[in-house]
Amino acid sequence: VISSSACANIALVKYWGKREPSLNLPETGSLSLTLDALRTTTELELIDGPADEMLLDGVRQTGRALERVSSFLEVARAECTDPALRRARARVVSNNSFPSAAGLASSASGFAALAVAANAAYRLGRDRTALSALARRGSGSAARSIFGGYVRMNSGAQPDGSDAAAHPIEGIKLELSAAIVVGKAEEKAVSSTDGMEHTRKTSPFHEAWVRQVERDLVAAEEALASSAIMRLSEIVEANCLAMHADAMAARPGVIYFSPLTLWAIERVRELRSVGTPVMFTVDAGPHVVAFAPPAEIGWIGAALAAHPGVDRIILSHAGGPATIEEF
Ligand code: 2P0
Repeated sequence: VISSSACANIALVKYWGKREPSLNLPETGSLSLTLDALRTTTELELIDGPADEMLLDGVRQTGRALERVSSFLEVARAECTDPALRRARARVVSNNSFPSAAGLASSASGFAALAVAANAAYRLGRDRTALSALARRGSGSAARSIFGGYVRMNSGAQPDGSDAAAHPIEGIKLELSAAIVVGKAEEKAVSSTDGMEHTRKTSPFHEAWVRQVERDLVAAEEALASSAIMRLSEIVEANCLAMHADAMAARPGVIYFSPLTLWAIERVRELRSVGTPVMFTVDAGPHVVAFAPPAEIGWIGAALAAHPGVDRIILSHAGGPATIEEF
């Protein structure tokens, strides 16, 4: 049995659009922070059976969810050189340390953990960069979850996607932790995969978004390198709102914000207007994620809990890279 684990990540500069959906190749780069509190632990066992099996948080997966895992495992098997191993199917048992129902970024940690497990089980011998490219086939954001801390994803230029992989950004002194605002009544949103493809095809703002991401990546890396947290906050928030503006401008528009999202955004802006080093971002769902230095995140999280619609606040420090154990 192979046991692996990986943490989800939240993007400071977002990925929103694929240049090649079949290989999950992103149109642009992106930049994220891996988060320790959002972890998937996976056990993978090779079996003799006719098909892959998956249990997620104790629930047997079927239909589209199982197909997505199985087609990912097919990518791994296709490059496995041992014929006996290649015939073996996989029994995958995954558990998330956070509520999957809350719609947090579970595909990032899930496919990163599955990529390192499949690499070991099918003896692919991929290095970390190649593992990141493999994880990308499962989910674009999973490519970043192979690494810990601040991570930069490259869009790459090769048609086969081999250079569409992530790498850790070394030497950053600025430490950030996260407070995630989870609401009580959050409905299932349009999936990222569907939302970004619909946006790319129909939003009149999409070309402008793609151009802006390249500028935001350069500016965000500069702000991180110089620990300029207030400058970073402006870039991160503007990038997040630009992604959502792009999605809202799709036809029909995709709206991920709830009333609670807007309330929490306002709270973060109020806090920063009086000098608090804090910034917000929002992914393809209603949760606001506030980033702030570790020493500040506790009271900021408490301030963001002061709304009757809040179910819980998840606090997280930065997380490490995906890990693997065989036994
Ligand atoms: C990000 N998101 O950069 C952006 C911001 C959501 C909003 O990457 O289709 O689940 O599997 O590649 O990775 C979520 O998209 O999409 C995502 P697929 P994924 O974090």
